[in-house]
Amino acid sequence: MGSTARPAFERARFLVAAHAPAQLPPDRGAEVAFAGRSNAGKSSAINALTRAGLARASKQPGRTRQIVLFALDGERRLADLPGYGYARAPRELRAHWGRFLDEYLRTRASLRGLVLVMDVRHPLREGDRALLAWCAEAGRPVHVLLTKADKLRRGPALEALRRVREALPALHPRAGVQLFSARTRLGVEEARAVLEAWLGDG
Ligand SMILES: Nc1nc2c(ncn2[C@@H]2O[C@H](COP(=O)(O)OP(=O)(O)O)[C@@H](O)[C@H]2O)c(=O)[nH]1
Ligand SMILES: [Mg+2]
Repeated sequence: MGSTARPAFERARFLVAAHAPAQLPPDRGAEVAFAGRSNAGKSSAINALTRAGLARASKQPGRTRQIVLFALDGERRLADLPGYGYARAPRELRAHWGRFLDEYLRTRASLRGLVLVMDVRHPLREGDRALLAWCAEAGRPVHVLLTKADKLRRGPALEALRRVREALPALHPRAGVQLFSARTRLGVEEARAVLEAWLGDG
């Protein structure tokens, strides 16, 4: 692929649902993982950024430990991580996600960054803060999607954005944040630009 080739978001395809490290695709190229609480809107965000129906929304059992991978093209991938609804501290976060996910986040060389998906009406819950702190410590870049922005009027949505933007630097030195809606597609191009920059040429 050429050095300016944009990731083929609309042509993304399901690659594998991995339950163990051996099932992950080879650790080459570039990968971006979507994290967040259960029901935050991770799968819907992946669908909005790629194509409808790719990541099944709200159909995965809440306790699944699988990492679902999608290929954008040859060596560029998106990963849908299991939600962490009940974690209250980093140790519990790790326990809830399991050793597989912990190992993935620690050792995956092709992982270029994490998209942290948070409901704009309930941002920065304990699990989100734990993940941000963990990513800051591990040097993993983070971009926050404040999703379901269609559920708020514009004023309150912008106010939520302002509050999160203000709180973020204390949690992660250089995490970005934006409004998003899988329903109205607000912020799709802004988010794709971040993914594109992270994924580069693979
Ligand atoms: N109104 C609205 N609902 C959304 C949006 N994104 C997700 N949802 C809904 O929120 C629920 C959870 O979404 P899902 O993507 O399955 O969350 P996940 O568990 O984080 O993967 C589903 O009922 C979605 O239809 C959004 O941008 N706007
Ligand atoms: Mg999901």
